[in-house]
Amino acid sequence: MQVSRSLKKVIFWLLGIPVTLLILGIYHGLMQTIYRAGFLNDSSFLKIEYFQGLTLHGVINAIVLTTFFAVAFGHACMTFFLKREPNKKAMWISFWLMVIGTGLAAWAMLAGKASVLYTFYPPLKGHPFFYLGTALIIVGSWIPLFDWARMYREWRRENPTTKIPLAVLGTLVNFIIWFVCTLAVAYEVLVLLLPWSMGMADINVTLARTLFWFFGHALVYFWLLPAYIMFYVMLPKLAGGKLYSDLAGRIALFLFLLFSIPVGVHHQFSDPSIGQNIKFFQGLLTYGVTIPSFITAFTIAASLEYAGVKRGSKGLFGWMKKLPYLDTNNFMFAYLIAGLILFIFGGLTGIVNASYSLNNVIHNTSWLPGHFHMTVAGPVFLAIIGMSTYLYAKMSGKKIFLPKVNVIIPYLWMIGVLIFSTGLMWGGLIGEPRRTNLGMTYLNPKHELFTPEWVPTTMLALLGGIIMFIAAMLFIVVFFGTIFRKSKLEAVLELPYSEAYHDEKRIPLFDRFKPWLVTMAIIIVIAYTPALYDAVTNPGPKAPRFTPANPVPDLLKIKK
Ligand code: HAS
Repeated sequence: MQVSRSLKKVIFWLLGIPVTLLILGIYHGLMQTIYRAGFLNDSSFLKIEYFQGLTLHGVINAIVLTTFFAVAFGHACMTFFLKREPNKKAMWISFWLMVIGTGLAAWAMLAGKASVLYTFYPPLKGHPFFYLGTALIIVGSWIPLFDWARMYREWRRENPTTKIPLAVLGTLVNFIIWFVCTLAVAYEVLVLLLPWSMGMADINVTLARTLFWFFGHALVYFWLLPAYIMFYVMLPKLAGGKLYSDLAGRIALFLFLLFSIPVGVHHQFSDPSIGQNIKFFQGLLTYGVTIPSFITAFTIAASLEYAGVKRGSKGLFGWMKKLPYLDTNNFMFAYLIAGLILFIFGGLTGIVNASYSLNNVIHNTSWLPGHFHMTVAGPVFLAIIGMSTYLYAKMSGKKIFLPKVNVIIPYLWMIGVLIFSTGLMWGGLIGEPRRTNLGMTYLNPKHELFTPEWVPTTMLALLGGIIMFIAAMLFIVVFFGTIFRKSKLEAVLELPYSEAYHDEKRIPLFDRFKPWLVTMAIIIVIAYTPALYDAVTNPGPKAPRFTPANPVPDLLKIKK
């Protein structure tokens, strides 16, 4: 379909800006593995200290890239499936708020004034611009939801009995989750953190953490749902088959609306201020949020099996051999399937985390980054970078630069993540902490080992990190190589979409938002009222502000 120049421009910038910043984000990812393996002293390199680099890595990759992409992909899905365009003014206001917000936060991080990590918990204190920047990114990303809701209502009036397109349902569910969960973090930033960072007030650390995690776990589904839209709507078609059940997709998406938010306390199982009962309840709800992913696993596996059978496969697992893994003209398949394979392990390790007793073993160890690199750096990252290249190339009418390299990238990345996460999780199980390099390195200046058990684990993570870095740099070459080519094809907005094998009749419950929104609100109130009550009434000691030194003092020298 042909779209306006303005929409094209917004989408191109929303894709291009975070991919440019990604160069910095990925570089700092590699540096983490190098520091942790003990090969470099961070303060000696580019004058960026460990926590500053880790903050840049987390904020650019997990907040900026994901949010910009979700908005760009949302514009594309809403326009393509509803056959109408977003409001120009709203699009540009949202875009500029996000860009200004990113600029403020980036300045604070690069100047070494906000080395507070992507979770920005107090008492780590950042420059007010960091918090203001984050708030602007969030507010900017709210605007499209209201405009898309208008587009949806218009479409609904014209099509009262048609099922809402799955991609539109997914986009709206995702941004409703995002809107509700970011209300908590907006409160945390504007009412608690900003005045505290300016020295105007004390802070209740437990309340700040609880509000952060109200947002923080839903955030991971905000990252995930664009990938799920691609799995349900596009992957079966790309595989050469059909979506096994349309209804399964609808149920899964609505279940995310119910369970994404009231589970944040599973990040606080070790926080003493929050009571056992509420931890138990939110632990149970966490198992609830795995259900839509299990539905997805079975539905997508069935869809892929159908595609394999259509391609002539034989036997129980023969379909796996028949899929178009290396088809350069159909490269999105490679990006999506590599992400799905990683998510099998990312999901299973999530279930380990959700168990209260096992959580005691792995909390705050390097197991955790092992888990989340197989989720956010798995299906999420691969879907984002693959779709960024796809959308850009289609909408600009350009051919993909180095198509054979492009189709290898996701598998190279997948191998890197599998090695990297194995190293981290193995290390975590034998006590290797996350988010620290013990003052630079696990090795002392004479290269005598502090903890010999962590040498193979950090080396494995380093090897995986190097492979991931190479894959990411190849992506940068392909993405910008495509941008700098001359347009030769027709420039259109075109997204692949699958027919359904079981195209069930329209069931009003799975075509309306109201009953789900009401249930969502009830569960959130039940799950979060006692947690917030505990946080307010049992805050623990007030925390003094703490700004990490830049560079972090060398603990080894201090010891001597
Ligand atoms: Fe998690 C911590 C529990 C999913 C990200 N998680 C984190 C953190 C991040 C994160 C970033 O309960 C760290 C936060 C921090 O900085 O402290 N997580 C879960 C559970 C799930 C889960 C139960 N997490 C995710 C996703 C993420 C993500 C998705 C990002 C996108 N997580 C936790 C817990 C913690 C946690 C605790 C806190 C730990 C602590 O102590 O700090 C579930 O949603 C997972 C369900 C998934 C599945 C897998 C389904 C498999 C599919 C693939 C099928 C494959 C096919 C291909 C069809 C059940 C869909 C077949 C074809 C072939 C050819 C083979």
